[in-house]
Amino acid sequence: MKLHHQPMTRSSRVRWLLAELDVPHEVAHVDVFMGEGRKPEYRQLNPHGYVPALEVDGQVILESSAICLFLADRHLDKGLAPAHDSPLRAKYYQWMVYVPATCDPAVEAIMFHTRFLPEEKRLPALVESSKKKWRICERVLAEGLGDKPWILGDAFSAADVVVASSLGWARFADVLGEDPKLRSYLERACMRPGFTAGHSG
Ligand SMILES: N[C@@H](CCC(=O)N[C@@H](CS)C(=O)NCC(=O)O)C(=O)O
Repeated sequence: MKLHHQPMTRSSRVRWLLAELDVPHEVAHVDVFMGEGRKPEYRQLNPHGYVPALEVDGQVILESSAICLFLADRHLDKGLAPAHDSPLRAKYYQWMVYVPATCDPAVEAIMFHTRFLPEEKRLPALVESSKKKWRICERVLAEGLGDKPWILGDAFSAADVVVASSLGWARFADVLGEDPKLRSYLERACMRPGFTAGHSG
């Protein structure tokens, strides 16, 4: 199994989950910040040039959440996904899709248009509308978390890898709100040994 990875990107979610699952894997670094994703060899794996991409069993799997869903199910015995017949499955799917479909685009737009793009290409109106969307995301995540330690309840799962990484990204973009429950949830997630291992490069 080979993960195409760049630290501090969405492939870090997969790296973190692989560490939590304790699954042996090879890491191929693709410096997307230096344009390595655009090389023709890499575009054969991911035509968009994005990380992550996971090579496994003769297939290439794209999309960080899809890869996390696949890995957590493949190692269901490790307890990082609810059982297939568990009532928690519905919310599990919700969070695994909600983050990349709704939260990530908001934070990504904020980051690009406040930091990464040259000043003349930044769109302040997009930053404002994305901040509004992110505030709704935070409310949905906070309500989903409630008073539980983890997003599905007492047990840490792959959904926490995905949700906490989105919150971490929002903190990096300087838009994480003050909700104490979300903040302590993020701290709790970042203190896991798997988090440290998954972010070590
Ligand atoms: N929806 C995709 C997004 C992947 C993505 O946009 N990756 C970024 C890093 S966070 C990337 O590789 N960007 C390289 C580029 O834009 O050239 C996922 O969740 O895997």
